[in-house]
Amino acid sequence: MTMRLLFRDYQPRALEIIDTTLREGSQSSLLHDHYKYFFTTSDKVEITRALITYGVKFIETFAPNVSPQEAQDFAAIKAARDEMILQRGYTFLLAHVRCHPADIEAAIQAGADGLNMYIGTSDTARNHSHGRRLEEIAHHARALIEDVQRNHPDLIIRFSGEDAFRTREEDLFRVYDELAPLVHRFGTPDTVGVATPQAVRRRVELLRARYAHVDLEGHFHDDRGFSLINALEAVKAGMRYLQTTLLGIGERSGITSMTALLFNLFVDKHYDKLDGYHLRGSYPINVLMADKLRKLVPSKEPVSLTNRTHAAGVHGKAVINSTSTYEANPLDQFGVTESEILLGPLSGWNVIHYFLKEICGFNMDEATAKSIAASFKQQVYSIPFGASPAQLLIEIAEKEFGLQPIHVPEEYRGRIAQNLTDTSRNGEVGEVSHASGVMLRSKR
Ligand code: HCA
Ligand code: CU
Repeated sequence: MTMRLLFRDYQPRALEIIDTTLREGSQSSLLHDHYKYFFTTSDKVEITRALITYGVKFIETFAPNVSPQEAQDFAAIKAARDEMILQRGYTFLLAHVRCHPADIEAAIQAGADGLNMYIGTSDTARNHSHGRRLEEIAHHARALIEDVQRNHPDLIIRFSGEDAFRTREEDLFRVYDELAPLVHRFGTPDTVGVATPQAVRRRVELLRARYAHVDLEGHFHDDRGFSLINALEAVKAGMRYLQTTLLGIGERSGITSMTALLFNLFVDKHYDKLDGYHLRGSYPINVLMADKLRKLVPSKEPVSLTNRTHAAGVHGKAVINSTSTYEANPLDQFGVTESEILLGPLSGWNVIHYFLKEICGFNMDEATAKSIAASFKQQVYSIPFGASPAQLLIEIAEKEFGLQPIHVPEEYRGRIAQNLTDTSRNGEVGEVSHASGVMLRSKR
């Protein structure tokens, strides 16, 4: 027997993330790029557990009637959620449903806590998708919701006018006015990524004033690269619910990345919005998602190792002295616990000296380090594909300069402050647990 928390007994936080990695994220073309096409049941279970551990209380799934596999997966996601209730509290599962009895019925049968209902309200959606007039949309949705609520008064009901940012305000109001007495939340999806931060603020303020007792939910697509700034603006304008995915994956260029949003709220000191989120888990959860996609944490993801990685000689030297020179943001608090300096053609002699002396244990003065650096710069451009600049450096030190590393007895090796991680970036998962410090590495 599952313990079920009724939504009316839940006190929502200042910011509630509704993670839709399992729904919107499953629609990402990135899955196809890597011949993956779908998340497996065990991927979904793992993502669900990670989200719950992170502090997410609302997870969106497909309607279970999308396919027999989705129905099975819904049951697996629900079982994973149920197993974590005692330890982590309750997480609401919200099924994404069309305004269609078949979707709604399937979601209820499967035990969803809420229905995320949607139907297109813009001219484009109405003309090319379902062909209904606004009045019809409003009456149809109202009848469906009233019907559901007669038998299932505890379901959480959200209604979204799909393509809300290409829907005229008065058109949206015509539909929302009719539904406002019935729903818990209104969604305002920017389905095709046309919104600007100014438009978002205006919408949030208008809707808040008109529907004071209905919470608002945002869902911003990234077609213009605005999904993060739009979500930030919405939260700052008083929107309580934000839909996000891990790494921002979704249709086309996706939607707002969960960790990017929380990270920016932290940087902007909106600490009241961060209640209950395990921020140090941000980088690990990004790595988990990247691993599922068979890729690296994207370079444009704010919470990434890339943002603590330095290649240019000048940067490397400064970062060895103090990481704050080229790192302004508190990424360590988001689980990126190390900086790294890449050994390569741009490395300066300081970094080369540091690497050979402190990490490899070659005893040398600065003049020798400068000579080794000069030789390295001559040869590094012609190393074969796949060879490691670190190995080349060691060879130069040993063969050209006849240096021998100091023998460090086994029992002291673990005490070297920084170890070279001479692996490809695919090793990122393991690197997460390292202590804070600067890590030197060359890509293989
Ligand atoms: C979709 C479109 C959607 C729905 C958002 C919502 C969008 O893939 O079905 O239900 O609020 O961007 O409009 O993701
Ligand atoms: Cu979407």
